[in-house]
Amino acid sequence: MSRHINTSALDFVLQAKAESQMASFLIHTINAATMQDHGPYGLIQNAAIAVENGMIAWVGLKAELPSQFEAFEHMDGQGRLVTPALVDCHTHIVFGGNRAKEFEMRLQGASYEEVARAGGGIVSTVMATRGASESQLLAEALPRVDALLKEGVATLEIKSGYGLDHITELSMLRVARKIEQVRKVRVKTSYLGAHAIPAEYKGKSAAYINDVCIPTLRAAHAEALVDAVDGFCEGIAFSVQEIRQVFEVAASLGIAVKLHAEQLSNLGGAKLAASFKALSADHLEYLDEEGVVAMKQAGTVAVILPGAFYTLREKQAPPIELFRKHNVPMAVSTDCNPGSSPLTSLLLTMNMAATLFRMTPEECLRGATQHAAAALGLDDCGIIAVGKRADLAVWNVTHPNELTYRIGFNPLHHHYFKGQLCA
Ligand code: DI6
Ligand code: FE
Repeated sequence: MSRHINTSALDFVLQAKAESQMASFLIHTINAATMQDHGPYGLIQNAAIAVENGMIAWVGLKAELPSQFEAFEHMDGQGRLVTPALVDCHTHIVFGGNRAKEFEMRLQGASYEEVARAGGGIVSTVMATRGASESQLLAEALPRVDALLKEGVATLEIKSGYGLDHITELSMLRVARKIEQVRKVRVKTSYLGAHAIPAEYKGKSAAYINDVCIPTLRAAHAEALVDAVDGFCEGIAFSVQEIRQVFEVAASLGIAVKLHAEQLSNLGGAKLAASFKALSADHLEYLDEEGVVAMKQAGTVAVILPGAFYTLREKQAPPIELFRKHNVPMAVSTDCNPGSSPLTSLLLTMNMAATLFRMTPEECLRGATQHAAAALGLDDCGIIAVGKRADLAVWNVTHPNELTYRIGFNPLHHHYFKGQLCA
């Protein structure tokens, strides 16, 4: 017993020492895709990055390194590419069960209604999530989280929305918060009580919003579980008016908003989101130019989710040209969820955004770093610059376009989370 305690105490000391040592170092002989605004990818060849106390203290040409950083422990990057660590800004990664049976049924020709009658669809995930304990939900989520971390993700957004009752929505958010205690990753939570109408409120969406969704938002906020408020604005989910009601409560509590908008039809969700200065509007396949302009004026990021488009075999791509024309920043994310996007590779998502939507490799990498950070309201990560967090990914490639080009290949060598090595 005492031996066990001594061992873990020693482990703790060693780990703390390793972490403090790793928190200040110089990585050199690298190509740094800083994602700053100079040139393609903000690329600096033959670069060096100095990290001090988990933050970036200097970045530039190795030949121009100021002498004060010479004493730092040197790590030879051996010509590898270094980018900001990746940011996955839209996931539903905490949920119970899976929907593989529904996937098979659909391939055999079952319609959405038949799937729902057989107990499938979003309702089946709600049942499985309500039936799971917090420790089960955590255990089921961690392998999915680990798959993302193995590709150099250091910041992850996680939504609630499969509880749709007071207790389970809070549980989902607690599990999301727990993930950042057991893994080297920063988690931002979004309350998505307005995701679907649960079976017990069928045909009574207004009652669900008033009796469950809004009171649970207040309770979750009181427990400090909510970084942003999200909703699903769609014919099969909630109307613009219902989402507005939820957003008004969010605004009164001082919480930022974001929205699943224009995924399957154009209801004006993105315009509503923009009127609340939303951090992001997400999906956006059916968005029109008026909505794009509203997003631009509000500084709302467009989050592009090719995994759901691919899985649902959608035909209408989001208006990428209009986002370019109006200079709306585009983020790219997995939308990891059990139904429409059972996807846990952000690199594959970048490839999908290029192949399905014709986004450039540079747009895809900005979408999974700089603009994904903006979609979460973060300005301390997503680019390599002095004063930002030392969340860095080191890749076994020489040029950043290779990250988007490959399909199903993970060239990560290692990454750093606030200057701490993640092997
Ligand atoms: N949009 C989607 O595609 C998913 N949620 C959302 O808001 C669907 C989620 C599911 O089917 O479980
Ligand atoms: Fe989603």
